[in-house]
Amino acid sequence: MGRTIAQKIIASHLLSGDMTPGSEIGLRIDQTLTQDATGTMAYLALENIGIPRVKTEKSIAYIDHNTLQCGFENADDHRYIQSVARKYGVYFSRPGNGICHQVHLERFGKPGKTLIGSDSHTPTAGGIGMLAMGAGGMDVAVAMGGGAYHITMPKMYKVNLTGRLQPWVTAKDISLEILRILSVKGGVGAVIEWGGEGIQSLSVPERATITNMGAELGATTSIFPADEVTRDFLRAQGREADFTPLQSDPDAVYDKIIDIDLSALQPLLACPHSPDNVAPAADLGAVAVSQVCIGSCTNSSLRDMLRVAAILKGRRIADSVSLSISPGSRQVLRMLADCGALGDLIAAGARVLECACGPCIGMGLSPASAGVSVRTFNRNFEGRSGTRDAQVYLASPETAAAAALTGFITDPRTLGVYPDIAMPDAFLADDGGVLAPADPEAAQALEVERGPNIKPFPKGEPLPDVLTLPVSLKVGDNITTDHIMPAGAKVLPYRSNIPKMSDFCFGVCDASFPERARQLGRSCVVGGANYGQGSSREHAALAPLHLGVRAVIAQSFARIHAANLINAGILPLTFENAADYDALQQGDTLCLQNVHAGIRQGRLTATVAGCDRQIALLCPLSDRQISILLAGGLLNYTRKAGLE
Ligand code: MIC
Ligand code: SF4
Repeated sequence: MGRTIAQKIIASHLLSGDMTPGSEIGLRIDQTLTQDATGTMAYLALENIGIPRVKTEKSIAYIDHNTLQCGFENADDHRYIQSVARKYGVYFSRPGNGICHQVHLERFGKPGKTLIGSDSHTPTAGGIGMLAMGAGGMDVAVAMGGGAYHITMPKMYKVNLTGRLQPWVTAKDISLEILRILSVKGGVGAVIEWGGEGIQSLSVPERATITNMGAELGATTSIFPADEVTRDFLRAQGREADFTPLQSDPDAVYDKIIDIDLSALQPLLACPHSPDNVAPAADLGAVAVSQVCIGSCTNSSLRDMLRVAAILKGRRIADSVSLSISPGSRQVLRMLADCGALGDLIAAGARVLECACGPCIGMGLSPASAGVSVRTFNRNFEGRSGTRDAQVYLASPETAAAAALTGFITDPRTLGVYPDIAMPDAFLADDGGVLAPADPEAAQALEVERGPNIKPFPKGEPLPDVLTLPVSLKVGDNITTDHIMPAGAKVLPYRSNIPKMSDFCFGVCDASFPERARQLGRSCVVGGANYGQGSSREHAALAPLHLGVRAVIAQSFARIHAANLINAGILPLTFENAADYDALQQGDTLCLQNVHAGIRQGRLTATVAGCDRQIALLCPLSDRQISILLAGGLLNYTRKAGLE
């Protein structure tokens, strides 16, 4: 039987398990990336593992999230990451060099290789034909140390593109269309392969916009073939030698096939507060917009920026709108400056921000109260912008530019002729923003620099055989990691300080949670379907761990968060009978006996204290995951079992 692209890469990197969907496999990882907001914990974990030097082909530490540096905390984190990277053999991408996924695509990604990153949008590199996955920081640390990365062998979905995008309709609209079709849960447990004759007209950055937002589908990853379009992109980046062709076999078998006719698509937006709440721009009516933000790892390529500049050239944005532009990398910014497009953006009234995540992660530019913001980003979860009642819409750069000009949500097709842009034959390849590590001998003498805000990695405790757990919080469906452990300018400075960060845990849902959980000692959290969707931040497991949470019981979990819970030593359980979710209340106490035997059998029974009610719970765990839980988390386990 023929193989899909992902199956080919998995087969050539398989270290353990067999490729039966649903079973656990271990993969050799060629490259890793970290960013600063998750990087400090990843490198603290790496130091804990105790190897002198990373064993991957290439590992890169990017600084792109916490670049505001109000107070010493962020700067200390950056200094720590720079010094630990230099010592351990990791390349260091300096603040200002760009957003990890954009820079990785331009300068380091290679077709056919495996990449994991401590950021959920690592699948962006699938646009170049990599098997690229988001992971928790501890998993990235283990991979840097040469250990396998474990995932559940995914199902294979295929999206066949036919036709050609019409003027003003873009790769972002394809991302939104697939979200409309599949929803934020629709990709869970699957790799999404993009193919069909329609992909020939999509450049690598456009493909990367699509694989980037595969994260919003909950997919393990998304991937395009490595074809002549990929070769052209790599040649233009001066990296043709990194090209390897990669296609699926003609007789590859897929679990699901979805057809999208590009010619029939129209400009779309994701409405508040979920990326799958999709509607055509033409249907939304005149919604007044006060802010437009263009950038993020989804839409910050040179092509995106040139298009916006061409639309805005010679015009002025509406008085009621504040427009920000964050180019994805120094390469993009310099090329925009050199060709004059940056001047066109500034002349039109744009505020030019640093090449970083910026407003996408709530680092500044929070909208006004109840303000409507149109963003080219990938997530519009409630509160993520930093303003609780903001109404955030996700759209293409074209639709965002149209909103900036008119002051209303606008179908960009009403702007008239779609301006042409000329893409250069060669990109400006300057890796001066990436510092090489010290050579192994010199590295031995180097000291890692640690500021006072960097606290030790939280310790997990071995899983007890009997657990008595009051329910400290009950939440609904699609709870994101932004609900569990909010980001933004107030909280991100504490990413290396779990005790302090825990004070903000579940702040979006219930600000009294940290205090209550502390008072209860040990407790559990109850959630609905797709619990923990969104970011890869392991802080969404480590902060609850610090507050005494020993189990999360949900209808279902998002992939990376479930792994992060296990890595932290927190038991992820699902309801066998969905109705038990409704009956369970915050304040109930659950008693779990014979937990060790139960997790080996994959099922546990909880008794609700004070009544006879029993709740059947499931925990289909691999032997490795059981050992991690019994050891009290991945770091304890790795110290005992070594890297495997
Ligand atoms: C995000 O987009 O939510 C982030 C911020 O990039 C996160 C990582 C983090 O929380 O630091 C992600 O996507 O994993
Ligand atoms: Fe940064 Fe936003 Fe991309 Fe996350 S989604 S990596 S915060 S730009």
